[in-house]
Formats: sequence, structure tokens, C-alpha cells
Amino acid sequence: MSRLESQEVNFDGLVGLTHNYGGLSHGNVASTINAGHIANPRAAALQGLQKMKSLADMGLAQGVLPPHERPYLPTLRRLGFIGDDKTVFANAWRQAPQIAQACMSAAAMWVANAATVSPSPDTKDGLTHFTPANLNSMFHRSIEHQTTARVLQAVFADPNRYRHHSALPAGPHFGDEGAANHTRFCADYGSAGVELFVYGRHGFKSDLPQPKRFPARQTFEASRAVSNLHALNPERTVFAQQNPKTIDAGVFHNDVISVGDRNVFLFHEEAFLNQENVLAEIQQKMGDTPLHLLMVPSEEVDVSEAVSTYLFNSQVVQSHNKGTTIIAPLECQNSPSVKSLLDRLIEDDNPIQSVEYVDLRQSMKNGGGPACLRLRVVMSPDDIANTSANVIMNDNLYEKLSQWVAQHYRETLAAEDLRDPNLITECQAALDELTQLLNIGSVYDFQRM
Ligand code: SUG
Repeated sequence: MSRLESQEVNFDGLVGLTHNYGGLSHGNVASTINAGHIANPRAAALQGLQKMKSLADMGLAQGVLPPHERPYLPTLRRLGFIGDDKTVFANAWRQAPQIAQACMSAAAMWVANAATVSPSPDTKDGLTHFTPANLNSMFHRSIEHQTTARVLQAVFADPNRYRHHSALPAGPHFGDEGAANHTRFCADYGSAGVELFVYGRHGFKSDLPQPKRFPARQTFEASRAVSNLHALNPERTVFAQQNPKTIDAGVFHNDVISVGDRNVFLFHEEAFLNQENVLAEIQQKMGDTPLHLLMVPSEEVDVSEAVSTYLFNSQVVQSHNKGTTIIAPLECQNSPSVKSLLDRLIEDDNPIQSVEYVDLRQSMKNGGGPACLRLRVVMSPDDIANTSANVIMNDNLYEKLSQWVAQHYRETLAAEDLRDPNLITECQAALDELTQLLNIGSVYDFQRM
């Protein structure tokens, strides 16, 4: 099996039917400030699909992952609400509106948090490893991993290529947020890489630096456990702690302050604790492959501007026709300091050749930019050809999914609409159809009863 032509496939999460602004994520500034605003699920899903199509049109392999079932009645049942679906739903809203609301969140769309993925060139057994993230820090996200596991197993089904682990144990010691805190550097996608795991605090040591205002969602122990499960070579693995001050400024995941692709690393001056050492260790473990370090000084773009524009939540991709390209949110174009930085990056002597701006405003208002919406999986042409699920984006799939969204998604969703029991059947009908369209089998609880 030739790995020479391996590519990094971006699998984007499709926005769910109940996309709304619940204000559920303490420490995620956008989620907090937009709480209660009226959401536009249909527009949100179409914006996401348009981004997937743009990347596919640039010659990149692009995949899609389905949204989760919401309301998530299995969690409400586990919490003691009994009866038929509508009774469970109505009683949960009556007795525990915050819990009911959490079970409406479409947050599973941000699949950078779905799992950590280590591709076959990096692992001892030559398989690509997946560990779904337990997302322990936020209740509304902690209910994602069971469905995520089923979806990943349906899409990456071949046991001779892929190995699936269970999510890490629940509880604050092993908070794991998946690929949002994981970056892979390499000379070529198909050769052995260096995997960087970024954590926000130690789970078992409280006397070490940690943020004071906002939660550090990822622990060192979780990162290390994932690297062990994935049978990575310690000589090619790096652990780094995020700067606690930036977490307190709203950088709730590493992908809000740095982004890497191949041997390019775009990061902020204040991203990591002991930054010099972290960079030196990555370079040393890369061996002869030189890293292109693109450090953004605070003087040029301060942390708060990085958070409000999501500059570092851009994707860096290898486009066949445009070369190394930054896929940035539209908000970056509207910020004079960030726009001039991006213009400078194109001019300067570095691999960046172009910048494309994408409109993801619906997702951005919940703190989800371009990189939050994608999960990267290195695949060979053979891996792609052997994927039985219909999840690789092309014009035909784009058309079908756009029609499916137009048919099933509501135009608006206000806070009070979330109590509407019709959402149960609306979502189930839509998702049932979607699993057939994507050929992924019965991944949802309502299909397995
Ligand atoms: O976990 N927002 C998500 C955003 C995730 C972004 N992902 C990455 N950076 N990779 C979160 O905070 C907000 C939901 C709400 O408030 O309705 C939310 O869950």
C-alpha cells in the first residue's frame, strides 16, 4: 500500500438541526456573549457545506461527518425521566431546564473535539488510531462520545486499517478535548510525523501553573494516555502546556492560539509555557526536516484580537492549484491588524501562498471557526477508495446534502423554540434519511431500540 500519495482529509462536522446559542461554554467568550440570540440552523448548515465544497473545489480530499441526535433523550432517561419521548422531553424542560437545554446542543458539529487521530505512519502497529474525546469539562459535550464512537467506527470501518479506542475515564483528572489540542508535524503526510499534545493543566497536581478564571479543559494525564493508547514513539511525541494566561483570556483550546500543518507552524507569541523549549523540542524531534516557525507577536495581534477573530483557528492546507493556503474566517478580513498580518504572511519568505476567507458566522458565534469544524485524518488513495461510507465530498454529495438541509432544517431557532416537542420527530426523520444518504448504517440510539 503506497503511502507516498497520502493526503490529509478534512472531515467536517455537519451542523445539527438544533444549532442554537445556549451560552453553555464557560470560558468560550463567543458562546457567552451570544447566549440567547436567535440562531439560523439552515444558514449555519449551508455555511458549513459551502466551506466543505470550497475545499473540495481546491482539489483537497474533503469528508463529512453527520450531526448527533438532539434532543438527546437517552441522557434524559439516564437521569430519571421516564415515559414516552414527549413525556420525557416535557418533564425534563419542566423540572430541569438547564439539563434539557444541554441535551439540545448541536455542539457535536465541532468535530475537532470529536477524537484524537494518530495516522498509521506514526503508530507502532501501522494502524490509524482513534480515541473519541470524553469532553468531560462541559456537560453538554460530555454526552457526545458514545455517538461519536459509533460514527467513527462506521466511517473508518476496516480493522486492517483502523483501530478504535474507548473514550478516557470520566472525571476531571482525564479531561480530553481531542484533536483541538493535538497537532501533527511531518515532512509529508505519509511519512512518520511528530505529534504535539497540548494540555491546560495537570489532573493530579494542583500546585503547578493553571488558569485562574476559566477552566483548563485538557489535562496532561489525558494527553499522555492518548499517546500511549496510540502506540506512538516517545522520540516523536511532544507534550506542551498552554499558557494559562491565554486560557483566562478565552483560549479554551490550543487551536484558538496555534495551527500546524506539515512543517509549517503558525502560533502566537504567548501560546505556550516555556515556548522556546517547546519549539526546540519539536524541531529536534523533526530531525532533518526544518520547521517553518511563523510566530505572531503580541504587538502585531494581541491575544484578545486572536480570540475575537479566530485567526489561529484557520486551517492551513495544501491546495493543488493555490499551494499552501490559509483558510481563515471572514472575521479576520474585517480586523485591520489581522488582515495586514495575513497579507504580510503571503508577501514574506515562507511557505504561505494564499489566504481564503470563509463565512462561518453562525458557527463562529458559538466559538467554532474553520478548524473547529474539521477532524483531520491522513489517508492513502487506497484508504479513500476503500471507504464504503458515502462521506467524501463531491458535487453530487454537496447537492444532495444541500437539498436535505433545505428540506429539514428550520430557518430560525429562538431560545423558547427549543422546548418544542416537534423537534424530536423532525430531527429523527431527517437523521434517519441522512444515514441512508451517507451509507453509515444505524448509528443513532433512536435507530437501535
Ligand atoms: O466546546 N461551543 C464549543 C466550541 C468548540 C470549538 N472547538 C474548537 N476550538 N476546536 C465549545 O465550547 C457552545 C454551545 C452553546 O453555547 O450553545 C459550544 O459548545
